Amino acid sequence: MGQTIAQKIIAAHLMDGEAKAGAEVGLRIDQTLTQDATGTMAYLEYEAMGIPRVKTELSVAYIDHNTLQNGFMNADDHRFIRTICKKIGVRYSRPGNGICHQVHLERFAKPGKTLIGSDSHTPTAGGIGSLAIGAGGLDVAVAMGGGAYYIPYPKIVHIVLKGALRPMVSAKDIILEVLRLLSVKGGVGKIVEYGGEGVASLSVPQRATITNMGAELGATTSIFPSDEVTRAFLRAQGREEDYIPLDADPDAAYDEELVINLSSLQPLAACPHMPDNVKPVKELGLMKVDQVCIGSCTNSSYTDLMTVAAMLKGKTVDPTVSLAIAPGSRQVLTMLSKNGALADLIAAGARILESACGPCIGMGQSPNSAGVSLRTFNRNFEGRSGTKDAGVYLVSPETAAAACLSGYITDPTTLPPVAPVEMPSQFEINDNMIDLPASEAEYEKVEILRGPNIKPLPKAAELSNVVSLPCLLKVGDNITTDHIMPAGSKILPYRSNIPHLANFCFEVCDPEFPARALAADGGFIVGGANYGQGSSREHAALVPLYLGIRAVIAVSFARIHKANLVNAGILPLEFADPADYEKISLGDELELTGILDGVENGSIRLTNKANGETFPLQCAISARQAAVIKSGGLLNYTREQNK
Ligand code: MIC
Ligand code: SF4
Repeated sequence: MGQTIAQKIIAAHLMDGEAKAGAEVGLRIDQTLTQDATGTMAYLEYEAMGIPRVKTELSVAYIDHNTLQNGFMNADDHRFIRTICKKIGVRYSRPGNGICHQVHLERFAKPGKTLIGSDSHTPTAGGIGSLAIGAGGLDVAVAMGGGAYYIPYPKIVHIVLKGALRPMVSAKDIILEVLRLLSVKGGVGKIVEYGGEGVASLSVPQRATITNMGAELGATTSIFPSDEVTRAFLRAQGREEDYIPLDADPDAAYDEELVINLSSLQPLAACPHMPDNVKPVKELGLMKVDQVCIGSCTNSSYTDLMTVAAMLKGKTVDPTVSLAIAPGSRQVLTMLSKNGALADLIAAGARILESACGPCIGMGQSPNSAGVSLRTFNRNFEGRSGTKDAGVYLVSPETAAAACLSGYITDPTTLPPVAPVEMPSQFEINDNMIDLPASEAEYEKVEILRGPNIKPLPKAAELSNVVSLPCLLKVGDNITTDHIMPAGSKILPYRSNIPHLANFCFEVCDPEFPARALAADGGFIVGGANYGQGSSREHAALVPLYLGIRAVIAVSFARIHKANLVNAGILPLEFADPADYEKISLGDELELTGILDGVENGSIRLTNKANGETFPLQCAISARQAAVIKSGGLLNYTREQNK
């Protein structure tokens, strides 16, 4: 039988395991990327493994998240990352060079290669035909050291695109439609593959918008074929030699199929506070808009910003709207500045931010109280913007620009269409902001510079057969890693200081939780379905570990977070019967028994001493993950393996 695109790439990179649905497979990783908010931890972990030089074909460290240098912490972390990268063989993309996913797509991603990144939007490179997966920092560290990256062998969802987009409807509307249909948990355990005649009408950056926000489906990754459009993009980036054609075999079999007719799509918006709360823009009524933010790894490409510039040219942003624009990369910003589009944006009243994540991760530009903010980003979780009662709507660049003009949410198809932006035949290429690592002859002399904000990593408690501890927190469905470990400009600088971060754990849900956990000397968290969705930040596991959490008991888990819990040495347990979730309340004393056998055979018993209820929990982890838990986490396990 024929193979799908992802199946072909997996088969060519299989290091361990069998290609069979649900089984764990270990993949050889060609490329890695890190960003600064997860990178400091990832390189500390790499260092602790004791491998002098990275073994991947290419590894890149980007500085794009923590660029607001309010205090010494971020600048210290950047210096640490720069110096350690120089030593261990990683390229360093300097602050100002752009958002990791945008720059990686432009300069490094290749069809047919595997890429893992310590950022959940790494699947952006699926737009060029890479098998690109978001992972925890420790998994990226292991891959840099030449180790396999493990995923459950995925199911494949085929999304067949028919027809072509109408003017002023864009790639963002395609992925919002997919989110509307599949939901934020619809992609868990699956790879989404795009095909059909509609693919050829989408440029690589448009495809990348779709694979980027595929992260919000909970999918392992999303991928497009590599075709003549891909070749033209690579040629325009001066690297046609990286092109290979890649497509599914005609007789490939898929686990699910979905058909989307691009011609009948309309502008959509993801309404507060979830990316799958999607509604047609025209159904939102007369809604006043206070802020518009354009940028992020989802929608800040050259064509996105040229479209916005064309819509705003010669006009003025409504006086009640604040418009902020963060171009995705220095390449984009340079091209806009050379062709005059930047001047058009500035003349219209846009506030131009540096090429970085910026408002997407709460680095400034928090909306006003109860404000309505339209953003071309990918996440609108409660509080992520920095204003708890703000309503963030995720929209296309066209819908964002339309609101700038009227001050109200406006369906852009009701405006006169602007001429479609041509993809350039030659992008502006200048890699002088990518610092190369030291040579084999020189690297030993490089000194790694660290700041005082780097604190030791927490250690997992030894696994015992019976654990009796209280339920320290009970939360509902779809808890994101932003709930567990918030980001934003005040907290992000402490990503290498777990004791300080701990003060903010679950701040949005229950600000008393950290103090309660520290006083209790250990306990459990109980969660609903899709616990830990969203960001890849391993801090959402390391901080609970520091606070004494020994197991998270949930209805189900998101993929990256479950792996991060195992890597940290915390048990991820699922209710065998989801109805048992109701049998636990905050503060109940819970006893887990049969843990040592249970991590191997998949079942652990829970007795709630407060009400006498007893029921089984599933411990759905692989034999390798059981060994990781028994070693007290992946770092110990990897050190033992490398002895
Ligand atoms: C995000 O979009 O939430 C982030 C910030 O890029 C995270 C990584 C992090 O928390 O550092 C992600 O998506 O993985
Ligand atoms: Fe940065 Fe936002 Fe993309 Fe995360 S989603 S990498 S914060 S731009």
